[in-house]
Amino acid sequence: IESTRSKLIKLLADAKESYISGQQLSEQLHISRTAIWKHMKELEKDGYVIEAKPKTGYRIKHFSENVSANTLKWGLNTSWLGKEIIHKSTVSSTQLVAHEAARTNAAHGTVIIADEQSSGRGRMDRVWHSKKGKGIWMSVILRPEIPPYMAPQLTLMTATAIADVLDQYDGINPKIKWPNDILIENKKVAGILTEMQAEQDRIQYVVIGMGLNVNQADNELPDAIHYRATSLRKETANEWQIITLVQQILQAMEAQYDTFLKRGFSEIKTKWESYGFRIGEKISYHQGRENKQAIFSGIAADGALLVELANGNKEKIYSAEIDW
Ligand code: BT5
Repeated sequence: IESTRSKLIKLLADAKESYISGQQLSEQLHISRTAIWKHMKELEKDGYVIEAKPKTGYRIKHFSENVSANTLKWGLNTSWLGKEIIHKSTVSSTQLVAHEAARTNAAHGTVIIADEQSSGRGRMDRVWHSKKGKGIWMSVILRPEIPPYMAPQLTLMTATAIADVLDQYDGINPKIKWPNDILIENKKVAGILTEMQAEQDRIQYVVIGMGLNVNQADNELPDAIHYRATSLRKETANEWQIITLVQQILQAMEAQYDTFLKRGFSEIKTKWESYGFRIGEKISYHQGRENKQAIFSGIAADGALLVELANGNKEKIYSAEIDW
């Protein structure tokens, strides 16, 4: 049913303003005209506006903007990522839902997405603001056959996928701040949180959470982060389609992941560095309570932060926060 409905939407979408007759649809999809009519009713339930003109046919007057497992799946061009989508209107955190699902055997590529999170979180239990319907709050369950020490590379891979998607749009110039922030004009538009369940040398599963601010107006970003955060709408003065963005992100992520597993981290690294924030410049960062300054020379073959200290020594850093 799923794939028939995806094909149906594609046929209607390709026809744009023109009508396609029930006869034509039924021939192309190999189903009866009654079945076509039933699919149309289901699409309407999911928020599509369909026009049915007697003796002429059907056309889509308005695509659905309602985020649901169905509307996200239709038109999603992936082979394994998002085959299973769990959509909730409100959750505490999609990370928690994902861990629970992963413990009860959710498949590799399962996606959890919510309209709103009441306790969205960042790294080290920091808060992630997740206003209802205004952004993408989503977690992906992966079961990669890689050693646990490579898991941080998945964070960089995900950041690269999101940057690739944003970079396609005019007027958006995404940068990635090591390891997990996506910035536009020096302000944070997205963050990634990777958590893993592993044994000594084997990953059971990884949950990659991503938060992307999409349609918040200026006054919808909390005061505490107002000057450090932005949304796509703030940057472009447009309303964005959440469904389309989610599909693009999942498609980009699947492609990057497949590249990563087949050919290793090096292609991702090159791409990541093309978006790297302040590469070649002096950065201030802290490790624990210690504040340091150094030249940020890029990332290492394993994704670590590479810096060059004032005394010329090079250092590989696995955990730090870049302040500026
Ligand atoms: C992150 O942490 O940036 C990871 C954020 C991951 C959020 C996703 S949403 C789906 C999934 N479910 C969850 O519960 N989480 C994941 P970190 O690098 O620690 O940054 C956190 C800091 O970013 C906070 O301390 C704030 O300063 C800032 N911040 C909070 N909410 C923000 C927002 N909506 N936009 C921009 N900055 C924000």
